[in-house]
Parts: sequence; C-alpha cells; structure tokens
Amino acid sequence: MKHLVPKTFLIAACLSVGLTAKAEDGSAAWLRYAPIANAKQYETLPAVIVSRGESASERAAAEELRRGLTSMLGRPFTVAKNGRGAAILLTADAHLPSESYRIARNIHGLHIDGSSPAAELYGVFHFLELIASQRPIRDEKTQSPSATIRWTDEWDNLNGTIERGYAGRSIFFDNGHVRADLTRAGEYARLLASVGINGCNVNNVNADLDTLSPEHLREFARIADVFRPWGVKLALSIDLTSPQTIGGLDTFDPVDPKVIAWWQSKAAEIYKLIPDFAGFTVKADSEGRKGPSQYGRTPADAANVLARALKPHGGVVLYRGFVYNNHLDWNDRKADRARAGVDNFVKNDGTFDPNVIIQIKEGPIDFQAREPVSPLFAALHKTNVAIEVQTAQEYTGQQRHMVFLPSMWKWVLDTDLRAPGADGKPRATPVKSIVTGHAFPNADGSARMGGFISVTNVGLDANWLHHPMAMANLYGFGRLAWNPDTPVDEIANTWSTMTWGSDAAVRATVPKMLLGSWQVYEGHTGPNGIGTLTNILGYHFGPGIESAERNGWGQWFRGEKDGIGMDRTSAGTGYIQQYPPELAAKYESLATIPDDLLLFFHHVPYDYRLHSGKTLVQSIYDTHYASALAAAEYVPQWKSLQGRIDPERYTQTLHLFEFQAGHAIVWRDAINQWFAKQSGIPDAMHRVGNDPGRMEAEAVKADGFTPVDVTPWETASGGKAMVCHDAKGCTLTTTVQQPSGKYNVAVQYYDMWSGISRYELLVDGKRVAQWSADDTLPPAQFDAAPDGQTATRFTAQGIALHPGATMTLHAMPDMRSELEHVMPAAEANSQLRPRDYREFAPVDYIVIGPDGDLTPQ
Ligand code: GCW
Repeated sequence: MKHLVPKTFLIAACLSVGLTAKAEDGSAAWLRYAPIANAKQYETLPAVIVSRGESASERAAAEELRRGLTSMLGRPFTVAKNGRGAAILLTADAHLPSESYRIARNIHGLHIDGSSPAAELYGVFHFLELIASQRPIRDEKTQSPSATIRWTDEWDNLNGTIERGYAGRSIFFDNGHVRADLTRAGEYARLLASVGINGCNVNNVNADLDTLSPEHLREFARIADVFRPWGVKLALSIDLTSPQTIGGLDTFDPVDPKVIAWWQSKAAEIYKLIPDFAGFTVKADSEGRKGPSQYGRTPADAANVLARALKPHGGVVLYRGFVYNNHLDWNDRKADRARAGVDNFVKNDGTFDPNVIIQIKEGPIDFQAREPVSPLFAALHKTNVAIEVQTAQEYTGQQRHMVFLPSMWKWVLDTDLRAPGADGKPRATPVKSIVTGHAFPNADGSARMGGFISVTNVGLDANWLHHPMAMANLYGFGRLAWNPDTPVDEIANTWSTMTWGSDAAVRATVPKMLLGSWQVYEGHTGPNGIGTLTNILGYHFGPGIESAERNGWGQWFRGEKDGIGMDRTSAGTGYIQQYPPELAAKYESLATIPDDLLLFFHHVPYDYRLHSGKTLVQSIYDTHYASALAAAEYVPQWKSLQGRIDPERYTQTLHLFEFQAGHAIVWRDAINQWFAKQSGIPDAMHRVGNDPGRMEAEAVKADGFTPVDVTPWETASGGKAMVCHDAKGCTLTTTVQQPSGKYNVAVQYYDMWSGISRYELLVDGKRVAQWSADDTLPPAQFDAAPDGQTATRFTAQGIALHPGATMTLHAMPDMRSELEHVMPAAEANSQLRPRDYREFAPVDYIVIGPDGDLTPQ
C-alpha cells in the first residue's frame, strides 16, 4: 500500500492496546470501536481531522471520526478547523450526487467528501467500518444510496408500550408524553445514521388518535431535535380521522374542502416546529382503522390530500399497502387475503401524487417465516413504491430465537417478478429494481422515488432488541437499503467483527451461525410456504397451528382430510394470476413450483412427492428433526467462544441459545404431532411420538399434581400437562432405568409471565438441581396459559444416575393472591380483562438423555 504521508507526520501507534474482553451491555451495538489487533497497518493515517463545517451533523461527523479512530487505533486523534500538513479532511462537495460520499487520498491526506452534512456522516461511518474490519484504505468510487426513503418505523404508543416490541418499553414515550430524557433516542439516531438510514417514524401505524394535537407536536419536535445531528428525519403515523377527532370537523372525507384546509394548516403547524419533518405514514381501511372507503373515496384521494398539504414543505406520504378485510368468509373457497394488495390498489395506479409512496409489505400476508413476494410490486407501474420489512421478529421468534433476516430480505429483493416491459415481453424486474424506482421509471425516464422501511421496534433494553444477534438485522437492513446488492455474507462478516470482535474463532463461527439461521427457523416452524404456524390469535410466538383456520383473518392453509395448502391457482382463488405471466406460469404448475412455496399456492395430498423426492409429510418430519438439532447445536458452537467474548454478552446470548434449543423442540413436536395426526401417515423413521428417555408428567407417579388438557393440544407432549394447586408443593417421582453414568436431565415446563414457580430435581433424595420459572423469556408477552409460547425447558447437565435410583421433581407453585387479577401495563388500554397470573407450576415431561452440551431430544 502506498503511504499517504511522510512518516515524519506520524505518531506511533499505541501497541499496548490488548484484546482483553471487558464487560459490555450491548448498547454500543456495532459501534463499539474496539481496539483492532493490527493498528500498525494504519500508522500512516494522519492524526488530525480537519473539518470546517459548522452544522451539528458535520460536528457529529468529525467527533465520531475522532472517537472511533482514537479508540480503535489506540492513539490520539484531534479535530481542528484548519490544518497544516497531512490530515483527514472532512469536506462538503456539492458536486456529488445527493446523499453521496467519496473517500480519496492525495498529498494533503485523506479526504472524506460528502454532498451534504449527512453524507459526510455516512462517509465517516463507512470509513470507520473499514478500519474496524481491518481492510486497506483505498480510493473508493462515489457511494450513493439506492433510494431516497430509508426509514425505520417504530410501533411505539404514547403510553410507552410498543406493539410487537420485544425489547422493553419505548425509548421515545412514556405515560402519554415524549420522555423528558431522550438520550436513547439520540443514540438510536446515531446507530441509524451509521448504516445510512435517514428517517424514523416514531409512533405506531395504529396511531393514537390525538397524535397531531398541538401539545404532542411540540413534544415530537424534541425528538426531531435529537435526531437532527445524525441526519435522521422524524416522521409520524397519523390517523385519517384526525380532522374530525382532533380538528372538531364533522367529517374526515378527504375531498371535503374543510378537510383539505385542515390538513394544510396542520402541515404548516408541524413544519413551523419541525422544519425538516419527513412526512406521514398512513394505515387506513385496515384492521379496524377507518379510511377513505367510509366516504366511497379511494386510497389515492386519501393519500393525495395529505401529500398536497406536505408538498410545499418537502414532505412525503407513505401510504400502507396493508389494506385487507379481516372478516373474510372461511366458507368461500375463492376468498383470499393474499389478493387484497393488488385488488385494492391496482385500479388506482397512476392517480397518486408524486410525493406519495405505497409502502408494501414484502409478502402478501404478514411477515411469515416464508412467503412469496407481494405481486403488488409488479402491478403498480405509475406509482412510487417502497418495501416494508420487519426487523422486529413478530413471526420469526421475537428476538428470543436467532434469525438472520437479511438472508430472507435478500431472497425477496432478488426475486425476479419478470414484469413485461413496454414491448410486452418479460424482462428482469427483481424487487430491488422496483423499490429503487428503476423498473418502472417516471415518464421522463428518471428513477421513481422508492425505498425501504424496516419495522424495528427497538426498546429500552440496553442492547436495543433484546437478542444481541437481532442487531445484525437492523444493521443488515441499513446495508441492504443503501445497496440491495450487498452480499449477505459480507453483512454477516462485517457486523460480526464490529459487534463481537476480530478473534479468528469468533469470525469463523458467528457469521456461519447467522447465515444458516433463517433456514433453521423456517425448518422447525411452518414448512413449505404454509405460514409460520404460530398462534395467530395470540402473540405470534409459539406454535398454535389451527389458530389460522376457520376465522376471518385469512391466514388459512386449509389443512383437510384429503390434503393441505391454499389453492391459489386459477382453479382456486386465482391469486397466482396477479403475478406477471411468466412468474404466474411458474407458480401455477406443480412441475415448477419451488418446494419451499408449495403450500402457499397449492392444495396437495400429504403424501405428495416433492421435487426433493420425499413425500411432503416425511419431508416435514425430517426437516423438523434436522432443524431442531441445528438450533440445539448453537449452544456448543457458542460455548466454543467462551473467553473470546466479554462475559456479559457471552452469558446473555448463551441463555438465549439454550432457550431456543428447548423451544425449537416445542415447535418440532407440535408440528410433527399435528401432521402425524392430520395425515394419518406415520414417520418412516419412527421418531414422531417415540421419544427415547421421555417421561410424560401425567404418566409418572404424582403427588399433589393434577392433569390438565393443554390448548392447543399439540403444544404439550401427549396433549397434557400436570399442574400443582397445593401451596406446599407437588412431586413427580420416577425410577431410573438407565445404566449407571452421567446424563442430562431436561424438564419441559411452562413459564407464565408473572408468577415464579420453583422447582428442584432430586436423585435418591439429594438435590441435584434447582431453578425458578422467572425467566424474562418465555413468554415474550403476557400469556397466562400453558401453551406453545410459555413452553420452555430446564436442562441439568452431568447428573449421575444409576438403575433403580429415585428421581423426583419437586415443584412449588406461585399462588400469591395478588397475582389473581392482574392487568399488565402493556395491555392497560386494550380490550383485555385482568387475568389470573398465578403460576401452578405446570410440567409437561421429563427427559433423560446423553450428557453434554446438547439438550436431550
Ligand atoms: O401483522 C400485523 C400485526 C399488527 C400490526 C399490523 C400492521 C401495527 O400483528 O400488530 O399493526 O400487522 O402492520 O399494521
């Protein structure tokens, strides 16, 4: 590498920086700036950062660079207004394309040029990432974002709760107001800026009706203030009824002149307080929210009244494509929720104003473990569109399972819809080309406005998303939004190095774990495009298979006697015909439909032979065993990194992997048992229903315990659990049959949200293990019943057993009377009634398996 500057200008790198792991809480995320192993390679980097910029963003950029380089390279860097000699120069260059930066070297030193202060920040963060991953400094070509909209949506409520938030309460709101202390909000904006995210919608799309009250707007302005230095613009979700609900008008009809005037004056009021306000997100005519249909108006009528009010100020409207009827008729074989996007929007193509963007969820249903891509992307040719993905893992393990979502998103973005061009012939139109505005450009040939939105739902948990690995999703979202061609292994590698350090074993292990994790999760939840198979009427976390059927929500898979899967062919709901012809033909034919999407599109017998050569049901059994095992293997893989990662994050992550290993078994067994019963076809390998070493709680000698039916039945082994209503405690006793030796003993039980039952395991009267059911997981939410989301396990390792030994599980329920009528704060403003959260120490089964790091099967 050519040296940047003469050696005489250099300050020797401080080589004393070690790699000793120190305790960390994850709040620094990927911006830890840990000292790098070989700082010497950057010894020619000048120690003076020259920045003349006066704006808050330019100051933030210079300070970030100083902080990052000093910390990583272990020598002091300083910021100056002017410099003599070699320096790192942060400069504005108006000739660069919008939001772009360039890194280049010349005789004066290193230049980081940005077209705007925010772009200087992007350049700085990119440069710091380069150093953190110990890549060589080279001249780089100008880097520009792929699209203008790169936002996160946060589903935070003003009362401080977060809809589908799995990492604590809101960083923005509490008790009906914006928090007094917005430190975390500012830190969040810094994280967002570091991956090029330029907007953040801070309140739930199910917006509080008084979001736009003058009092709240003044408070929101404070959030905008802490975002601003990081180039992150504030957006708000609004309710379309606002002119009526808070404006006092007798209507919210979007074409009514009074309503038009109201929105105009509201926009002016907002921009007075927040001059760089980004715009509105709108959920209307969906899941009980009112919308333009009430007045016989179109989504375009509604979107345009807002867009016209925002236009003079430079704002945009993100109108959500998530409009569907949640009271569909189950008995109507033609009814199909997946059709809703195209059915509701395509007729309005070309009628939306230029500052309206239709925000389309990646798939036609709702963030399932796998769905085909939404056909709406290819159906709107004269309308701006953006893709909405969900970093919050609502249907993918709620940040209690590790699921690296960039793998999924990349698959979506690369899916080629084969939309016809002007000549009517199919052409390459991958989703990424559509959402970046290139596939269907404006009339003048320029790219349409488009973009990327991640529903993120960070919370007050120190590490933002609860599972340290979940932060790879936020990081990866930013990287893909900036450049959807970024390879996912590059995302996994860079994130891992910045988050966990550059130890060779860590670098070899973490990205590999991440990159396989979507497949693992899909493999032990809903298979073959059927949907996640979680309890859709509950919290979307654990299995609850038939909750999707026989109701108006339309997440049906039609599991029937003759077979399973939604028939969406032309003989069925006709949904497939919403795709452009070439792709429709591929999905319509059983010969070409990919195995992993089969049940989304076709109704087939249980013994239908897949392209893989296996029958559907056998493939489900096999995949579920393999994937649960893969999830269990995360534990020993992670343990192999002990000492190479700070103990605090190491331990926290280990607990999550241990939980995941147990919960993957809950999923595996629920789905396999259900398919075995439904199909009547046994597992050719005799695993389903035959669990070596497993003792059903209801089948061993019980003292005090009583059996209960668990609902849904597939979420308990044998459909039953034992519960203890005796305040003195209850016991389960069995006689060990195994040969003498060391074993793992796992207890599968249910951990309710609020009670704390206590358990101890005794061998020949001697206590060998004890634990409390006081985990913050599961349930990730407030569940008062034994079911798929409260099911969990405790594993005691290395327990010495001998044939004839008496093994006793002693359980103490938590029967405190104050738990009898509890209303969790998070549910306080919902329709729910207080519930009985006493915890009767429910136990499903005990299993004895081989000693070691793997949880017994
Ligand atoms: O999937 C559903 C979620 C709702 C959410 C809705 C939406 C904010 O379960 O919690 O509401 O999607 O995206 O609007």
